[in-house]
Amino acid sequence: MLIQAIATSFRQHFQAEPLLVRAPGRINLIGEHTDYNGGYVLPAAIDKEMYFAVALNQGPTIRLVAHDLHEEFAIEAAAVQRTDTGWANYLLGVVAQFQKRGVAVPGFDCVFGGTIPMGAGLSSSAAVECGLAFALNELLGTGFGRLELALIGQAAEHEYALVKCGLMDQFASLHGRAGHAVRLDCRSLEYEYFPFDTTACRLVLCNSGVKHALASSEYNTRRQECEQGVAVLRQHHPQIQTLRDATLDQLAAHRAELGPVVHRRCVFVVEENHRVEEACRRLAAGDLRGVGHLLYASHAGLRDNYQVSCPELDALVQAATTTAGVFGARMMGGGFGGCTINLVAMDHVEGFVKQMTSAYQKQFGRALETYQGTMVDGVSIIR
Ligand code: GAF
Repeated sequence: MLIQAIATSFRQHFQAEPLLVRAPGRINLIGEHTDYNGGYVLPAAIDKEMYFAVALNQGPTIRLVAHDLHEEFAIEAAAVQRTDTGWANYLLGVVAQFQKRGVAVPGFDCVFGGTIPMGAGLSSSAAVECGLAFALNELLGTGFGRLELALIGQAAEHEYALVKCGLMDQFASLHGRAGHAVRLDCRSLEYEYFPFDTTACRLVLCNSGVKHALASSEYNTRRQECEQGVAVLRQHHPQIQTLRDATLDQLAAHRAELGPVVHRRCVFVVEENHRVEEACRRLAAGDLRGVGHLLYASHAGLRDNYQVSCPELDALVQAATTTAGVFGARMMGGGFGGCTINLVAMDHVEGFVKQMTSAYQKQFGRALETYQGTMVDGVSIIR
């Protein structure tokens, strides 16, 4: 087991007994790019996880080991700052957030690694942030609640990874519940769990294997475009705080002023937010076909209006439409690569995987990795 290997590696490196923590990645049924627009999302924590072995070391230095990369990094706790070592930033960003909250973080040692495929849109970065935040909270007795830990992870991503993400990924990693998706209202931060019945269907992820370097810069650009849209709308409708408050009629009325690009972005967000609410109603009613239609509509919006898809993701969704037993499919996460999420009837899962794998190989000459998203509990200590 990987966690045992990480614990052993910790003992070898640091001759001490660590605290062991697991932090899951996430899927998102629907509600893409709605989180930073004050809207709704419907994610779940899944059984692809990061594992941490952590202990305070009585010295001034933070020593980090990336088990999967065979790389190490060290820095004085009192001098934490962004570095050129990309992976270390997710951890150092968390330390900086504890410090910002008045916590004197002493030296500690950490070995981490996991089973979340990198760049697959399953939020390995949020899992790294949340796992360390949880471990430090335990070791230092800082008493932060799960929501505060999620906010710490998000701020670390903003300030050290320089991606101006919403709260969905960190929230899902910390608040996951086995067998459930969770609808988060990203404005009030109220949330509700929705049971997901795995006897009828499964969520199958198809990893395109595509990772575009422009993903983070385009992500930040989309966020700015949404903010521009709100600034225009607010001049006419001062009650609009975020796109969650806007209507399609208002967008149509101010189309010229918004300009074609910002208008399209805003239309997607307003529609996607309605789709999340509708998907929750359909899920509660057991209407999988209805949920599936919403997934296809979400993909069309992400492709045509938000323009964050790519040919491989479009082809995977297109192939799903002609595969038996599929209720719906869409690209998942920030975009420009990563996975599609597919709602597939239980007795068709095997055939679906076979057909998709062969279609992808034929069209793009590359192997398709698929995973079944089993919904698990959020970050916890491993006993
Ligand atoms: C990324 C971000 F980190 C999330 O906050 C969210 O905006 C998502 O893209 C798109 O829905 O995962």
